[in-house]
Formats: sequence, C-alpha cells, structure tokens
Amino acid sequence: MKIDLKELAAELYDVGAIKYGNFVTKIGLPTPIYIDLRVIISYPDLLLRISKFLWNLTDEQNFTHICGVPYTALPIATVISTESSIPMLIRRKEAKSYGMKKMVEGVFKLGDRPVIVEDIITSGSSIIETVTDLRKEGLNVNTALVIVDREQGGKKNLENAGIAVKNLFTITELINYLHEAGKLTDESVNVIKDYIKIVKAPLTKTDNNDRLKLDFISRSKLSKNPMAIKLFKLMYEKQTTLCLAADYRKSQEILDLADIAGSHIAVLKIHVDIIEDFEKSFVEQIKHIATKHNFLIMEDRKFADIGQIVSYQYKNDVYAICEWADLITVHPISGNGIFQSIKNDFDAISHDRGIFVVAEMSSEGALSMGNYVTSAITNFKDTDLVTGFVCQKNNFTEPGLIQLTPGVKLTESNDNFGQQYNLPQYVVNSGADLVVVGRGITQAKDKLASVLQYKKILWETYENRIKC
Ligand code: 5BU
Repeated sequence: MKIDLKELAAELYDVGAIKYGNFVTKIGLPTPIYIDLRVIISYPDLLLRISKFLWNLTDEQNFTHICGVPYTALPIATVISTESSIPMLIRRKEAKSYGMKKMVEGVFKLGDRPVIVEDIITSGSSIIETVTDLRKEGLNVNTALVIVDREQGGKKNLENAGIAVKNLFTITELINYLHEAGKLTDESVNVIKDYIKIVKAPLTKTDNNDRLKLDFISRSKLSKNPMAIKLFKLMYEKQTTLCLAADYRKSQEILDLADIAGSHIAVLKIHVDIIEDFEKSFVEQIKHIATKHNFLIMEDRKFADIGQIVSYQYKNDVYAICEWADLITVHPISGNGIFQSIKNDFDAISHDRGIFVVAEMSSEGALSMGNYVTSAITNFKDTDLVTGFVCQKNNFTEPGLIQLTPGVKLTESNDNFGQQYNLPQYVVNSGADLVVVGRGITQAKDKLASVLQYKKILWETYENRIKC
C-alpha cells in the first residue's frame, strides 16, 4: 500500500495536481504548496485508482450511499458508487428555487448511512456544511473519506462535529513521498513543513449561540419577547413542542380536543373566524382549559392589511382577539405599519403578547421565497414584539426566536388544496422549534393516542438535535 501511495503521489505531481512555488490560497494566505485535484478527471486511469484507494480505506461495508462534496469529489464519488454498486447522494450547494426545494438529490430514507467523499480538508467546513444538510434530512453521517488532510485543523473540527476522517495522505506524508520520489528538494520540503507548522486554517466556528443546538432554557435567556420566554419555559417543562391546530367549525369540538390534548401541547392554535357557532362564552371556556392545562392560545389570523385596519381587526368586538390570544400570526407583506399598530395595541393590554411573523408558507406555489423570506426576517427579527417566524426551514440563526413550522404529518403527502406535509423528524431537523399538527391529529380515530405519538417523536428529535 505504501509503495502504491508513493507512486500515486508522484503521479499526482506529474499531472500537475500538486505544485511547489509561491501560491495564494482561496482565503488569501500565501502557500508554498498548491494542491488542485480537479485535473484528475483528465486521467481516467488515475481517477479510477484514486477512487479504489479511497474506498479501500473503509473496512466498514454497510454504508448505504456515497456522497461526494461538489465539485472535485463528485467524479470520485461516482466512480466509487459504480465500482461498489452503492448508490450516490448529491448535496446541492443551493436549494432549487422551484419544485420541492430539496437540498439533497437521490433516493434515501430516514436513518440511512452515507459516507462522505472529499478531495482535501483544510478547515473541514465544506464537509461540515454537507453533513449538516444530510443530517437535517434524517441521515446518519459520521465518516468522511478524504484524499489529502492538509493538517491545518480540519480533522479536529470534523471530529468535534462527530465525523471520523479517513485520509489517503496527510500533507506531511505526501511531501515525504514526493521527496523520496525525487520530486521535491530538501529545501522545499523544509519550507512546506515550516509552513504547515505555522499556518492553521481558521477553525470552523463552534457557535455557542447556535439556535439548533441550544436547549430551550438557554434560549429563553436570549429572548426579548416575553411570550417567547414563556413558551420556551413551557415547552421545556412540559417536554412538548406540539402546537395543535384545532381547525374545527364547532366550538364544542375545539373545547373537547383542547381538554383531551391540553396537558401534552405547548400551544393550541385556532382560526376563530371559521367557528360557525362562535359565542363569547367560547373564549371564557377555552381560556379556562388553557389555564388548567398550561398551554398558550394562538389565533392564526395572519393579519396582512395596513396598520389601521389590522388594529380594527385585532380589537374588533365580535371576536376580540386582543383579549384572549397570547399569540397571533402576521404577514410582513404590508411593511412596518402593521407592527406599529399592533405595538400600540399590545401596549394597551395588560397581558404579555407575541407575534409569529409568517416568513415562509407550507403550501405549494407559495410566493414566500428567496428575498421575501430573508427580508421578512431581517426587517422584524429585532423587534421585541416578535416571538418567532413561521418558516419551513432553518432561515434564521437568532436563538431567542422560535421557528414555528406547519405542514406536518406522519406520512409525507399533500391535501387537495396545496398543503404540503413533511415528517415531524424532518421539520425538527430543519429548525422547527414549535410544530403545527392539524389534521394529522383531528382526523385520527384515537386523538389522544395521536397527540402522544406526535409529542413523543417531536420531543425525541428535538433532544437528539441539541445533543449531536
Ligand atoms: P393541517 O391540518 O396540519 O394541514 O393544518 C395546518 C394548520 O397550519 C392550519 O391551521 C393552517 O392555517 C396553518 N398553516 C399552514 O398550514 N401553513 C402555513 O404556511 C401557515 C399556517 Br402560515
């Protein structure tokens, strides 16, 4: 193997994949050694041998997929895949702006075990980004096969992220082989070794404030919105991230479900204007059940008009949403005025209140995408009225804000009117903190059993998310 690797190193040098001289790295650091393995696609025999060497690094044969990090490692991953008959996955660099907006291409299921293939590690950040997206899809990734480890801190970063690295060469081994093969002089070897000792790649940030990794209690301390603080604590104490959408047309059905499910949910979400037999007494009854079981009430009115009209709607005497809804949903489409008017109204109320800003919707063809989502978040993340954002994926980093995600069911499916469902595990790994389940529960035969089932899956996935 050693002799083969020595030959391989010399061959890589001969085809210009490794060069000695004065170069500048991608991040602007001077370097005496340049490694660019893209050139190997011009030498199919070399490509095949490198791929075989790499695959031989693993004695473990139960990987379900090969996933190359774009672009250099993609042809290598393809060769390994065809040689081993193990299917490939590709992690896109950017989500598609159309269709299902998938980040990972290929056929897989929860719990599958892909192995990552990469050409070079410096800081390890490309592998970490790839693994993060694969883990969000519920895949179990913990190994990377790498051609060259530049010994500049990447391996440690990857180990910290739970990824074991198996490499063909360290850079020291590579230059020693090249020295032995007469490709590098004593002097150039010393220059490169000195360089490796001194220049470390910037360590990948292990962000202590990473929203997806922090527990709810730590995050409650980073919140500005009183309802977010309350909700974080409540979710932690009740060990539930379930927001039950009780979208019934009869008030008694809502009250009955609220009483059955109450001690297992964090939030009861309703649409008060779809209740056919609404009477003021409903409000008193639902508030009573909320107090009894300690959950919050959200009115999913999705206010969207100019500030003045929204204020009338919010305070309107028929439903008097301002009097009972702990949380409301608001579209950011009409700009700042809506938040100003709600702020005035909140100020006039003695109870704490919070807003979930609808940044991204779950329904097929929704126009909330791209810049709209980014602007919704950047424009409103700093206001203390905001409890969090309604999003389908991890669009914001602020740990003090809560991601609310609707469109969730135990079977991935659609309804007849554009609703798109994802699995509970998928949404939690995509950043959901509070998860809306409606018909997944309201249409179940045994509603309590269904509530318990969703609660358990969601909580376990959240716990795993903050652990790994
Ligand atoms: P379902 O029965 O789980 O499909 O109900 C979903 C609920 O979440 C329903 O009350 C919707 O009004 C709400 N919802 C949604 O489905 N998608 C969105 O993007 C937003 C809210 Br915002």
